[in-house]
Amino acid sequence: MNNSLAKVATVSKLAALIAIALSTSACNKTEAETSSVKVDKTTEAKQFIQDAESTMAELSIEINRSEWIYSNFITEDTAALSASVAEKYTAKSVELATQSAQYADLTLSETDKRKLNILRSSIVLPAPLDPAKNAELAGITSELNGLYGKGKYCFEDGRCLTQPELSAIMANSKNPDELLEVWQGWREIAKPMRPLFEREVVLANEGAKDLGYANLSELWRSNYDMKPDEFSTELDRLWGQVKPLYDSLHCYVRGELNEQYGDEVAPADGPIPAHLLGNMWAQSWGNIYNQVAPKDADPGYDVTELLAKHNYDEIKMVEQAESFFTSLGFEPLPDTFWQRSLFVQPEDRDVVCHASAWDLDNLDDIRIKMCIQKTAEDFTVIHHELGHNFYQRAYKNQPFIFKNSANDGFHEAIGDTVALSITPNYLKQIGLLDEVPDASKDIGLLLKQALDKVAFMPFGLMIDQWRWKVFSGEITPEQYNQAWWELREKYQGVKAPIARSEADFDPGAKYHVPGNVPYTRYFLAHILQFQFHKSLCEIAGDNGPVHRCSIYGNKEAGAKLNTMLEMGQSQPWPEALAAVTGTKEMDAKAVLDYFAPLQTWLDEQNSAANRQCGW
Ligand code: X8Z
Ligand code: ZN
Repeated sequence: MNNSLAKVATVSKLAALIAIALSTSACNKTEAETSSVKVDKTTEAKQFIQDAESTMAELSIEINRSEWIYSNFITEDTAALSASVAEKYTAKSVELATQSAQYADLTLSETDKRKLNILRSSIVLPAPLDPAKNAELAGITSELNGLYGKGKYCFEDGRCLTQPELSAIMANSKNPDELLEVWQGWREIAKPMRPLFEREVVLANEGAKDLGYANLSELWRSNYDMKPDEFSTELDRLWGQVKPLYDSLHCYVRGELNEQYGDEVAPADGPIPAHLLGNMWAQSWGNIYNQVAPKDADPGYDVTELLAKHNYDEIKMVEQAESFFTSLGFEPLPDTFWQRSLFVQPEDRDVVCHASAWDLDNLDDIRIKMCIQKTAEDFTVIHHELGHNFYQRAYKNQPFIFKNSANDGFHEAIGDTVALSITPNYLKQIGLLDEVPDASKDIGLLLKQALDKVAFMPFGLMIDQWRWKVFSGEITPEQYNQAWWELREKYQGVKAPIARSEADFDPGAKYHVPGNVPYTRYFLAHILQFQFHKSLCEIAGDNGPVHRCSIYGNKEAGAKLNTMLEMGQSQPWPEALAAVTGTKEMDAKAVLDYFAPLQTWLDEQNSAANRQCGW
């Protein structure tokens, strides 16, 4: 997956004892002795960083390989092997994270201080000191991943479908009964996850405390070059910028769905039932574009149909996405990418189908793993995944600790930024579209984009609002599901289509919860990608409306992007942001500017139909 120093971790008792011994041995010295001890300590710190870096680099290859094998062949044996490698990796990362704390007060270079900080705070799931608890946590993590990967829903006629197959029904069906059955059926896979997740939270919180954090929430929010609470405030500010646009979109979509399905299925007020939005989690709504398209401003083409018409198979889709990156000046993907990636869902075994990008050897062995569906949606996801791979390769010459994105939102934003350039003009250039629709169809194009991007934003935010409260204890296990739906309603204005109870564990039906992947990164990415797109379009000298701009083929824009990618995590993220945009602030104004004509149009539609917005 993306290189983070550790997904999981523990501290060995011995390491903790050594750390204590080292710190007590520095007590009770004279001043002269103290300064010479400090010099020694500085030398020791530098050596520590160097050793930690080479140890983790070596171990990372082993864990990458074991996780790759496990998620490509889910069996009891691969689960056990990956858990045992994770256990070892975690023990080492927490040991190093704990040791790094003793060098915090020394006068070190900015680079070394940064490396020590990253060593301490980038463990996603730290295990407690007790080796037995570390082993337990590794087992739970692996089991949760397996439960998600193997998850299926079987219909009464005996057909058992996997997550991508069920998602295809959610995307295409207009039959509310069928949608409800699939929505409900998929969530059955999550029920057995609840006790495992609950225990995982206890163990990882204990690990976070051992590392000096109040809880896992504070640890997760410590990776953004600012204080954890400042980060939370920053998120509220960004969401506040976007919310009026989201409210207008929500109001319009709810009104249109009400017209089609009627009051019984899709009420004209209150939250929207979550099974009607074209997506298993109601996280992006582009699949219902046809149901809500403007009558007179529809661009009149559908990328899924264009792909079929031009005989695009899974490989051709990936090749086309690769050629966008090479058009910007990036080197083609290595042969091993094509030999080792997984593109098509195998029929004979369980795999984790959720799309991911990997960097096995921290150099060139980059791959994707994805059960590609031949749809417009997956065409975009392929660009998203390749964005990870091109980022990984761009920072391969950084020291190991900096082989990562500026913050995790940056990693998620690169491929999406490129995909914002899949405009009608671009589709025509690559021979998929015959005729570019004129400007009178812009509202249709913008609406489609908003259904994917703007609709996603509150979802991108709410997952970790839930998890952070779970980690801090504000949400107790008895409230897991109810609190989940309260936040779904608060942020997204959606509701469960049927009654839910604490016998359900709906968060577990979303990959990133059993998979332990922090989610705020996607919210950030949805802000950042519009900032990047706008700046790259300016660099490319495109003076037209930004939603019609494609940076395809523009080497200057590509070079600028590469400057940022090459930096990896070596500098605070505002520096990386400034490398492309000239500003050090995240700002949703780029989102609002992009969608400005749509916002006006939505508000006109909503008031013409006399809709009461809000929920
Ligand atoms: O998980 C992903 C990527 C892999 S990093 C496919 N995404 C989020 C999701 O699917 O929930 C991309 C957008 C949001
Ligand atoms: Zn991603």
